Amino acid sequence: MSDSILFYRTPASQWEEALPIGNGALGAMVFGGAEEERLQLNEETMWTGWPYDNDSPETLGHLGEMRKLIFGGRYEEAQKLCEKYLRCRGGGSHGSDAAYGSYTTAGDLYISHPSVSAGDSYRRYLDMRNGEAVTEYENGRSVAIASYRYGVIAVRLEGAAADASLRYERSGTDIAVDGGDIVFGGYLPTKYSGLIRVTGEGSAKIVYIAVRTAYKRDDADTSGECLKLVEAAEKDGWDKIYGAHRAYMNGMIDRVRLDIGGEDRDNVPTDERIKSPDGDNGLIEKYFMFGRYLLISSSRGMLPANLQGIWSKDYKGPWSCDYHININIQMNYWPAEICGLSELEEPFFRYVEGLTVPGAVTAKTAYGCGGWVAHTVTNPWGFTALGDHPSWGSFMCAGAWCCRHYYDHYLFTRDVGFLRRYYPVMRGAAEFFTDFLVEDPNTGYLVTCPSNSPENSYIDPATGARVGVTSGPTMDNAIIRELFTNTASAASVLGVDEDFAEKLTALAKRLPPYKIGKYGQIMEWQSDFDEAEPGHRHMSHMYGLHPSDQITKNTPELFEGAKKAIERRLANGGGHTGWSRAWIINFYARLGMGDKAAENVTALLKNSTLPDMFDNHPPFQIDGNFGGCAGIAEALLQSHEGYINILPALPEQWKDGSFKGLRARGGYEVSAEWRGGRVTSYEVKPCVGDPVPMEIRIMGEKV
Ligand code: FUC
Repeated sequence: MSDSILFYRTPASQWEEALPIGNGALGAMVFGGAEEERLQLNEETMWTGWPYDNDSPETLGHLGEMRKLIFGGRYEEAQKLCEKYLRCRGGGSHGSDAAYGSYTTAGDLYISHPSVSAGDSYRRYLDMRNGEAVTEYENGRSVAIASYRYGVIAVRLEGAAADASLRYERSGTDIAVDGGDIVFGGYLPTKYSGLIRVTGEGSAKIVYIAVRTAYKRDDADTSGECLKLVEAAEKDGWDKIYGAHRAYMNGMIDRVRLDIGGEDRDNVPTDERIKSPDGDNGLIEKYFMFGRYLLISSSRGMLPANLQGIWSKDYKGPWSCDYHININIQMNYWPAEICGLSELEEPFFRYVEGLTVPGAVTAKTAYGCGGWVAHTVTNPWGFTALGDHPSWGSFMCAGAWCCRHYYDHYLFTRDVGFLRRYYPVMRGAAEFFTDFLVEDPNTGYLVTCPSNSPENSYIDPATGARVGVTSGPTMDNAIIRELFTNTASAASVLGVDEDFAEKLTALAKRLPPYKIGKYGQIMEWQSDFDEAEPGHRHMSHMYGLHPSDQITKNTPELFEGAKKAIERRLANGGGHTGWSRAWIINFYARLGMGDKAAENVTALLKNSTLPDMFDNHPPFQIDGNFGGCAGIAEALLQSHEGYINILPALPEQWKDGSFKGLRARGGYEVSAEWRGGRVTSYEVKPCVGDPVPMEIRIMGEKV
């Protein structure tokens, strides 16, 4: 199997061709240049902006009026009122407000090695199993790694590449040369420092790079920390660092293996293969490994993987390269549990926990409610307010959606200590909704109002206007139903909060049920409105199918309704962003439609994948990589229906193959082999102390 290599015959001519390395916090894009090599550097906490009070005091006073207009069917008027008051204060996330900030590049290191000649044998590759970006010149070689153990990037320059001189660039940064070291730093206003040192080791040279910031550690001696890291690395030297790094990366990557009969075509460069992905199972194997590689490389520090993981060339990235929590950050973590990389979710768990403090202020200020709430966009400074515009920014179930990850982590790992630690996050999110839900006077159900269905609009039947604000959109109901149920279950596992759990269970029953609309589809809103964009990239009303487990074969009418809703989106041009396509793969896996899942994997590769295999929204956005990876796993193994389902959605294109090491809820590691679409052997092995007894099914059939 050769699924661990991404390989290229020419240096990267643009950023989207360079290859990512990362230690979970510190990363680089490696260009593989001949005369001059470029490493574009990033560090996960390099953020501009600062904490500030972002909640508008004007929302609360207008809630009653907004609700009256919405419940009275005066949608266009409601929209206008919401545009005024259902938003954050100031410029907010997309406006002129510098305080929101942006993730920002840590600058560029140029290594010029004029004696290098690329030659005909030139090639560069990313070895994902080893976590190394290698460039091979006719008369030299370079290897770049980002070491988790040592906290530095190390680049080994061999042969003609060792004849090197270095230059570092970042606008607005103080740069000096101190005894051969390049030292740099500045204020974003968060203090940051970097150190780059070159040392000779035999005939080779090693470049060590450290970057540190004072994010949430105002007094940190960041330049002293960089020096310490580089000195510790230099003391141990390349062989030790490289050996430890390979062992670490091999260990992480080898937890899971996928073989779907990918042909050995390693003489064909990866960028060429991406251009014609039809039937290329080897490329799918690579894509699957790349998703796991990216999570390992971007999610092992203080902050979760952002919209671009940790890799961003910009001073202010697209969407501030922030944390969108109305699908994007969640999708980043879809592969974590099933692919056996559970511990990589920890930065996400801590991050969301951190949102509960400002989120409680937002809950009080904007809505007069208890608990905590977070909306569509967030940043490392604790932005939890409404967004700048209600049509996308008034989604108050975003934090609640994050909470499903805590409970799912528990289901996979059975870690009661974990559940105890994070239960207050779930409880606080649930508490908010016990206050926020209101009775819809038209139906008697409890609904969110005002809200929106991310980030879609409908046509106001009375006026023909395009309106986003609404009450009780299907996604809100699904998320709150799940949050209440999971929180009540968690309380019972922990033996706490009996009364509160009972209250949640009772309230969950008063949420609006799913409805089927005029096209046979699951309805997105309480009324069967016409969508302003029938092919919208968000498929929020499908939340119950995936990631949740509310729509399954056991709810046949809804299962069909989900199919119809997806078909309708696709028929109208849906799936046009990378992450949207990736979500569709997961839907079809859950629907047991393997061929459709595979067809959408190919579409993801064909339409939404950059030469270096990064997902293309466009622009580059990493969620599609993670969602695609998770979707491939989801076609092979599912465990959301209370049993372990091996090959629930096997595509004809993958009819011979095997996987090893995928994880199932209940606490199991699962492996299987199949030939001609039939399982020939499988193993279900407990991987926790007290696994839940689980029935095993193969392709849905009891064994
Ligand atoms: C969501 C999506 C956009 C984009 C942005 C970062 O709001 O609707 O397509 O992915 O996040």
